[in-house]
Amino acid sequence: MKSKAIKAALLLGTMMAVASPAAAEFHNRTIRISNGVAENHPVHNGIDAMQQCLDKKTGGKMKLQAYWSGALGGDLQATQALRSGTLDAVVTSSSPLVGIEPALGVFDLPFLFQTNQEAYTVMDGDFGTFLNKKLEGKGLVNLAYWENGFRNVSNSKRPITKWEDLKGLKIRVMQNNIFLDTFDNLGANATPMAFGEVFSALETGAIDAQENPYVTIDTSKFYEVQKYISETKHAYTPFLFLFSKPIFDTLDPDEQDALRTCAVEGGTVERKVIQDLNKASLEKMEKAGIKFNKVSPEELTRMREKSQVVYDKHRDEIGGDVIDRVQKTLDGLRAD
Ligand code: TK8
Repeated sequence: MKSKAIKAALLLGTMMAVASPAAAEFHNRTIRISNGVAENHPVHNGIDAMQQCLDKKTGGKMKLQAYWSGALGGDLQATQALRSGTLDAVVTSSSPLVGIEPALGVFDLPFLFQTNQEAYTVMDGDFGTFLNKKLEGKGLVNLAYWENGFRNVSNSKRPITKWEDLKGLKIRVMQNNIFLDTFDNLGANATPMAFGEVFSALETGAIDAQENPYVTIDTSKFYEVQKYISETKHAYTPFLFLFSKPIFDTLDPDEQDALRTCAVEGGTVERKVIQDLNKASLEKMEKAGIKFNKVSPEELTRMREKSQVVYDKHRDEIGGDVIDRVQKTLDGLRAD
């Protein structure tokens, strides 16, 4: 009789252990996130959504503290701080980071993606994971791919209707040789510059032009110091939600999981807000006096063909295997 009671007690104990796993480990933490974009950029909505998700998962213990408009330094500087473990996180374009991880240059190849959906499928799938592994080797944990978006050219001189219109334009590009070569090859006079310096360089006329997605041109107020926006969609730039690997490694696994899951949730919101805002941003800028034009599909094909030399020139540096891999994924998507 006694042994039966013990057996029953043991069985009950086992059942309870299965039914209620050990309580998750969460500590009070504040995560500092550097952003180059302004506070009214949809990254803000993404971070709010990520916070709501973290509140649920961690009982309010993990707090996100965002800094805007490069208050903690430029994207590259902030990313280096992550690698040395002095800053927790950054939401940055991939382009200024090619000096750290050359494979990221794949996203800078002109006219690589044609639609947002293509970009999402590539980044959220195996290819994105493949790049994330490379980043981990560089001291960076990419929690999720967010969106900066398709880039378009703004300038103070004339509408761009064909690539010849870029001739001689002093255009700011990100600190990235692929962008530099793309615009020089199209006849412009490209200058690499950190994002934080762009507004005043446009204002003083030190440069004529820059290129960014509509929502970024809007929220960073570049349209106030530009006259024309021409839709070129010459590249799609992702935002990476990077976390410092030295710091990430000190977190409990439950905290790491919560950050990964919630960063993906935040990214979904951020992408959607950008998509919803694109049209409104453009309308607002046109009302403020910007002249807008779309480059014709025929001309975009001509620009794409003219830009093929850039693929060849940067193939070895990005990695031939990396380019082939993304191209294969895109071929598969386009065949469907
Ligand atoms: C914002 C940048 C920016 C990027 C650039 O931090 O530098 O032009 O497109 O949006 O990442």
